[in-house]
Amino acid sequence: MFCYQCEQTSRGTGCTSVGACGKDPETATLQDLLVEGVKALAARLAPLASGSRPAQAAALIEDALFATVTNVSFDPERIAVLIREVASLAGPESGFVPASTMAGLLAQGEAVGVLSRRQKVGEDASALQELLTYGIKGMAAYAHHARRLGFSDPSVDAFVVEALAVLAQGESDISALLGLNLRCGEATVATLALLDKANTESYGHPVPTQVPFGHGPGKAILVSGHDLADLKALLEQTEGTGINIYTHGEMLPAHGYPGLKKHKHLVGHFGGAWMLQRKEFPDFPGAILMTTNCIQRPMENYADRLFTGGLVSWPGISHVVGHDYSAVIAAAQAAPGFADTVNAGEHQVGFGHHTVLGVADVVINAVKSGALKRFALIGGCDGSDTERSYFTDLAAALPQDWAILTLGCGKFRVIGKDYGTIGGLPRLLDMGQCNDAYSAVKVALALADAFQCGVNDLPLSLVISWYEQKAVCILLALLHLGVKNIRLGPTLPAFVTPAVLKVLVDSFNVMPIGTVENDLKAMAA
Ligand code: FSO
Ligand code: SF4
Repeated sequence: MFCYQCEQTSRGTGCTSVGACGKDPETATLQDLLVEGVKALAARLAPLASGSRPAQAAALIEDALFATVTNVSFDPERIAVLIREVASLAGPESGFVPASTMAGLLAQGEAVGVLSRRQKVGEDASALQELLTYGIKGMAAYAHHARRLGFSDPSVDAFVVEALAVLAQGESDISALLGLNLRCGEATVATLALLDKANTESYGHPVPTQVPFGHGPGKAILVSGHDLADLKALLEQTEGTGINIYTHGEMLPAHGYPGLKKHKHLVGHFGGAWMLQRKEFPDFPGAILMTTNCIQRPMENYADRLFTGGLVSWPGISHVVGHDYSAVIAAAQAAPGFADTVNAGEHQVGFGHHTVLGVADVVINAVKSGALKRFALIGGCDGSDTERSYFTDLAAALPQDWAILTLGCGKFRVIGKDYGTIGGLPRLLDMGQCNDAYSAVKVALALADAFQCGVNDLPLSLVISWYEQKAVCILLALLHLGVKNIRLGPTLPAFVTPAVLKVLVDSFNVMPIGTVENDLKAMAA
């Protein structure tokens, strides 16, 4: 295996014998084959008019790509099923004909990994191919969430097919690949807007909501991941059962949606970011549902109470089919539940674009009066690297007249501290999941409009913590919007070569995070 698609990649160069995420070589190899199959399917679809492509193609491509995102699917059998579904839709004319045995599939997968592509097209073209592939994977995850709520965008589906078909041909022209990467950023903005519409039309615009951390007595289910549709279905199925529902990780912002918070048994939040689950889940005395990434290798002391849903999978862990949560509910009833009450503080969510732009005049006046000097967006993904304490330290060191915008599971590096207020508004504004990055884009564009300047002229500093491929497409979205001076950390992607990095630096002044002291000085200047 060779995989270097995420920030956690082994030694900062690539996972070669087993994934730092826990992915075994078989799953990694089959995921390589699946991505190759999706490219072959796209190449078959590309010449067809959008209207005459099979109706199920867009959803299948999204599902297949989302299953290869970091920390989603660890089960080789489920990846093999997706490989066969993709091959069946692509047809033998596509040239993608999977072997009939697992050994055969593995041999095919070995032949199509990134290293073979690198040999064919060279390091820089291969880096840009991977950047595009990972960007499309991230976008596919967002599109998947929107589609589950009944929302899709034909222009996004068309771009995915077009870009994957170009990758299938082995495009090696650097400027063509750069152009496609920026178009991936454009399609990501459209996908994020679509997901925002899907979430807010389904559950209402998030409103400021204090979320209690800790727990109270009673049977309990913990819901992790990003899928609001799964949470909604679970809330409906547990109504009146006496089971309390707690959010975990990226599900925290769900408490702000009127359509979700109206369920009184959605009682609070348990735990920190995804990489703490092996430490925290043993202490949760109920059932646990992982709706999307990021799942880690389950420990024996909670494996029998753990369930996966959607595209998440782990061998030996019970998988929920569709929205039938009866097994999860039964496991929660069988578990002891909480006996006591623990108050572990609270955190306010609900500062999406609707809330922030609803008080735009307050924000604009605070900027004009000098009470609010600058916005710092500190967000993205969390991870286990010790260097990620930079984000905590940076937030703590910001001057009192700077507001902090945060989103994604990277927020867990920032929250848990009283940052005070500016002009009656909280200094820390939690804009939601990484899936809600559209809110940050929309607020920035609205402020630029109000101040009649470009986004780069706003008093706004972007400090992005990245981990997996959704962060890659967000970065491409920001570059497409012409946003410059983004600080990225804790390390730069292993798949970006020095020449590609030079383009990012020369054109967009993308830079790695440095020390808090130096970065703060540079931002203030
Ligand atoms: Fe985090 Fe994981 Fe939301 Fe990612 S839980 S790291 S970018 O999968 O999706 O922010
Ligand atoms: Fe390694 Fe990340 Fe790939 Fe997992 S997803 S195998 S940690 S590079």
